[in-house]
Amino acid sequence: MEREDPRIRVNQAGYRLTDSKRFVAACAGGRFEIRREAGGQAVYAGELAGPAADEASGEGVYEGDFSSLREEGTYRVFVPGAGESLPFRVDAQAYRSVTDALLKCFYFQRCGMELEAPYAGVWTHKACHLGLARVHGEEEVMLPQTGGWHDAGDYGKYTVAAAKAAADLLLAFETFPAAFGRTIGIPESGNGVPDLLNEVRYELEFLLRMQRPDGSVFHKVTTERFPALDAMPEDDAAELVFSPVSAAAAGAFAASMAMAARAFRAYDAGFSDTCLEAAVRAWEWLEAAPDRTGFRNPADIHTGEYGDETTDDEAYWAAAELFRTTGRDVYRDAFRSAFESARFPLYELGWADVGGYGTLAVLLTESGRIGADIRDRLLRGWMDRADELKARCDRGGYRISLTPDQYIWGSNMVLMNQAMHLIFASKFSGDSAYEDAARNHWDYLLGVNPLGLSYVTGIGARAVRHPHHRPSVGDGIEDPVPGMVAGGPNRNLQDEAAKRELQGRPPALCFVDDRDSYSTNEMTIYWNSPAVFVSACFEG
Ligand code: G3I
Ligand code: 9MR
Ligand code: ZN
Repeated sequence: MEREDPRIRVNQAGYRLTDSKRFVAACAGGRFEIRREAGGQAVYAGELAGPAADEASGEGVYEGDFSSLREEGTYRVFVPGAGESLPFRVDAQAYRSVTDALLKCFYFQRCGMELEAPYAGVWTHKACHLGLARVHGEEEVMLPQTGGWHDAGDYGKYTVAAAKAAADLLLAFETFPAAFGRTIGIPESGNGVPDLLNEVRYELEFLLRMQRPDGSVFHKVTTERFPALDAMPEDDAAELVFSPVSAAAAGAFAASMAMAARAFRAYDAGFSDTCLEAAVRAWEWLEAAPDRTGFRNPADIHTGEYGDETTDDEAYWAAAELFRTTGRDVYRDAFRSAFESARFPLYELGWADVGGYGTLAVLLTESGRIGADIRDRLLRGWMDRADELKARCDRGGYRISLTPDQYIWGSNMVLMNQAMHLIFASKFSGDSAYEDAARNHWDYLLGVNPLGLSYVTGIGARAVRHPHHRPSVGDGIEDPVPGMVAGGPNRNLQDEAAKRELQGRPPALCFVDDRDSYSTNEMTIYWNSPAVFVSACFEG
């Protein structure tokens, strides 16, 4: 066996038989071979193309293509004078286990129930956060808050984060239903409902608890401070507090509940009605809200803020989803006026900037219903942005659309969001070139990146091992919880470990697989969720 050379970077989850198959080599050019893992026999030989200058990493990189290798097996890339890549599979079903793991990750984030061995394997823990929570500023009021997903490496539960995660999962289910026919080993598996919906429902039932009788929605429920990094969820006994309601939370809640009402219609009409009623009440509260300013943490709350200055985009999204679900004129009119006066980005799929979800809701509604004028403008805007993303892919060495300044906290979400944008562009236009561009983002996430690292725990021969994830730190199990997407490189060095380890590095290299590096190596539900969408696209 040749020496493994970390400069030769492959998609560690593998490639499907008929996929285009690329790898990147940040070493000298020349010939390359694809060799069988067993026996080392060369089955393919080609020429590296390049070099291309990659601005985000400062590297010059070559690219190899072995798309015509279509025989199932385990292989390595070999570059004479350098070495060989990690082993990888060529396999018709290469990504099924990735979709399943990315989705199963949400089960591992469940709060308020014991995670038992038949479902959780070795990553079990006792039921957590079962108590009532105090309402901030209303000292005598205690309300239920159980269930839902822990947000991230911490145990907070935040409404706007939950809404993005649920929206991505529901879009994945709507767009790629065939990817969600398998059961993934959760307590509800086999109940006649697809597991994606089972899992999302666990979050929705919790979100319903975040709504107050007047329709408003708490921004979050957390302890006052983050617990220690090695605290298991069941040992996090500090008092829970609902932070005040917010317009951002109400809008995102209304939008995601209206989506859920559609998704559950065929499986449980009663639950679907519950979701829709909740959405309508949140919308009505938002419409009447005197003040739509964003949320700021109260002085005594030190957990994630999820601050948001602009909440007109949440209203735009909510109106679009409510219209798509009900067809009622009031929502169409509200949407049209939100669109006409929009001063927020119309194509973003973030937790704060949610305009893209509203736009998608319109683009996925049969033409004519919202007004052909608006729909055409939004479609053109969507495609213009897709062209811009695709043009960027044609430049950098890794053929992804991230610009150097987009390597921020959660850059892997930006990466997956842009892939989602490109995939929808393919759907809207019928032009597979956008999906081809999105595939480079998928390859990047799973190993074709300047660190040669799979950013998904448990997937690939060299994946992240030390995420900033309290259960993974505290459970005494060597392997981290599987299926988690790490935040990714963050050029802004926003934690002590990053400041210590990453000074002076180019943006795409500002990542450290250290459990203390929450600004590069945490996980969140809304970084996993767009990856579920992308995986579902490429598995089928
Ligand atoms: O978008 C801006 C960009 O315009 C700016 O020029 C650049 C320079 O700083 O940064 C970009 O902003 C960053 C922003 O994330 C982008 O979403 C901020 O620097 C960065 O501080 C901010 O980080 C957020 C972080 O909380 C701190 O507030 C992350 O998005 C957000 O995902 C993260 O969320 C935390 C929760 O609070 C608690 N639970 C864990 C979760 C993940 O770490
Ligand atoms: O663990 C926290 C992580 O989930 C958050 O994303 C991050 C930023 O809000 O904060 C982490 O908590 C750190 C705190 O902010 C500062 N002291 C160290 C904490 C990590 O143990
Ligand atoms: Zn919990």
